[in-house]
Amino acid sequence: MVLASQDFLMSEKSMKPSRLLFCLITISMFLLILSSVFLLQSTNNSFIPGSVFRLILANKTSIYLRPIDSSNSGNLPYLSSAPSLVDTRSPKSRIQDAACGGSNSNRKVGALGEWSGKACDPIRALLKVYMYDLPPEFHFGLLGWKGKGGQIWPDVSSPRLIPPYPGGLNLQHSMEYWLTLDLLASNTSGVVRPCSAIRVMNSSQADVIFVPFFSSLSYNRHSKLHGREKVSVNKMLQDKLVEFLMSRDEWKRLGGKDHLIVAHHPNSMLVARRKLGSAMFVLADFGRYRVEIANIKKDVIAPYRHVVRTTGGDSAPFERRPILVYFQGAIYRKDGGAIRQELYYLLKDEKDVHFAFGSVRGNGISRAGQGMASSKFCLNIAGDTPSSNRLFDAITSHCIPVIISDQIELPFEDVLDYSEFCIFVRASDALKKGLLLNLLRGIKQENWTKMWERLKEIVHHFEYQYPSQSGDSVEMIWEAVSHKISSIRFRLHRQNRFRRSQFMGRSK
Ligand SMILES: *[C@@H]1O[C@H](CO)[C@@H](O)[C@H](O)[C@H]1NC(C)=O
Ligand SMILES: *[C@@H]1O[C@H](CO)[C@@H](O)[C@H](O)[C@H]1NC(C)=O
Ligand SMILES: *[C@@H]1O[C@H](CO)[C@@H](O)[C@H](O)[C@H]1NC(C)=O
Ligand SMILES: CC(=O)N[C@H]1CO[C@H](CO)[C@@H](O)[C@@H]1O
Repeated sequence: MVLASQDFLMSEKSMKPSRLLFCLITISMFLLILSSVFLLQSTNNSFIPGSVFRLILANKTSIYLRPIDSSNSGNLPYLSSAPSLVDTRSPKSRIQDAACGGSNSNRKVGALGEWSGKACDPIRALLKVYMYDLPPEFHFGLLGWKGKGGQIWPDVSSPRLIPPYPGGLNLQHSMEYWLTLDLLASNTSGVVRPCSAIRVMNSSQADVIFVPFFSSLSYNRHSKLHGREKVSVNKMLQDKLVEFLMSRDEWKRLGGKDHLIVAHHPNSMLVARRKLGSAMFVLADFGRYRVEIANIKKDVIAPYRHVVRTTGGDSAPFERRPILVYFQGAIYRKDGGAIRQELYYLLKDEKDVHFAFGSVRGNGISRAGQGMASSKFCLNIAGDTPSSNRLFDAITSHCIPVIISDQIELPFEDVLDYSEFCIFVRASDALKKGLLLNLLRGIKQENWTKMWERLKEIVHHFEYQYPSQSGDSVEMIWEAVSHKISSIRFRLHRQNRFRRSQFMGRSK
């Protein structure tokens, strides 16, 4: 990189005779920085230590990027210096723009420095989002966070300041938390994230109105009555929310159709869902919803947050996965879950099959993670709901999912072809004696490996993190929302064709 930097200085002197060469070198320089930044990002899932980041960028910084000022350095690494991380959607064109755009390329390079650390610009964002300033009791207050002096939102300029989310199984439905944090980050300077969704102040300029209610947490923690309460906190909050929304002009404008409500736990929003059914929901599946309240036309399916550890670069290949098929879970389930029991009796005595009782909690989570990471195939069998976090635990363990759940809805299926990395078996077929194991034993190493490679390519779509990164779950959800919003608009506009036409009545 030092070498490249000298090249740059030299070529600057000889710029006029060989402008093309200069541009080429500048572009490759940026690509070099870009790739080193991405390399860092991909090799380490957690935040890059600031010292490493500075070490790599320090010598570049003086030329291309605004130097890291000391007030900001506490915020490393989501600060600031890497323009490539601010907008990852079209880095190439922006780089060319900056390097070769006009007569004065130095000024342009300066402009590139100014992007760093700035909140994302609404004009470039995929989705403009207005978020209600609901009181903290609806969101971070449920995590025990107390704002000082009427503060509604926590300061998100550093992950250290963010109210932590409880671990364990609560985490499965935490997307309400990550989405809200991402919106807060979108207009906080110093946080580097993809410019996918941006919070706007004026609701008439928004594509979608976000309702920041942590409904799954509210269900998980506050559905029981405490002390003398007549009404649970969970029900009280939902009643208040309905009342609030119904009184808002934003809701009345389109009858709530452009509102986004996160209700990922299948039992969340149980009280309010019928009244708010015109809104878009972010859900785990449609198992417990009537079709007129939730359906694939308007709603978005989001992945569960996996609970097992992320498998990094140490993913075991075919020959280092001794278990053929893995399943761990509750075996007796109501509703669609009877199939688990039948499969249990079919498979329990087979060699190289792990099929065991017991939900994963506490210590069990890490054992399940090890089990999946040592298995070639992981079963996902319909339980009392069509979906479960098991699928996402399997994906993150790079264990090929075998999906036996006819009613399942999968996240981001408009972008992902699950057949490239999952095996689907109809429930009725799975119950035929010998069929499932013959099918899985018949899959050759090369075919398995192809699916495993694909799995490793797409696994980052199933990560939730702060700050959000390009292609992760949060960004994929915003993208899915923007697709739904377009089709909702489309239907509304079609309905409006004749509504506004003043000649319509007369011509008949
Ligand atoms: C972010 O948006 C909120 C409300 O929409 C506003 O009060 C705040 O000043 C904004 N912050 C920045 C840094 O733009
Ligand atoms: C919000 O935007 C609309 C349309 O762009 C504009 O008419 C209105 O004055 C804005 N409201 C505020 C408070 O800025
Ligand atoms: C396995 O892969 C080979 C080529 O890589 C292909 O021809 C074959 O159809 C695959 N088999 C199955 C069962 O998918
Ligand atoms: C700030 C910084 O780390 N500067 C380094 C740039 O590279 C030279 C070697 O080429 C180092 O000596 C400097 O310390």
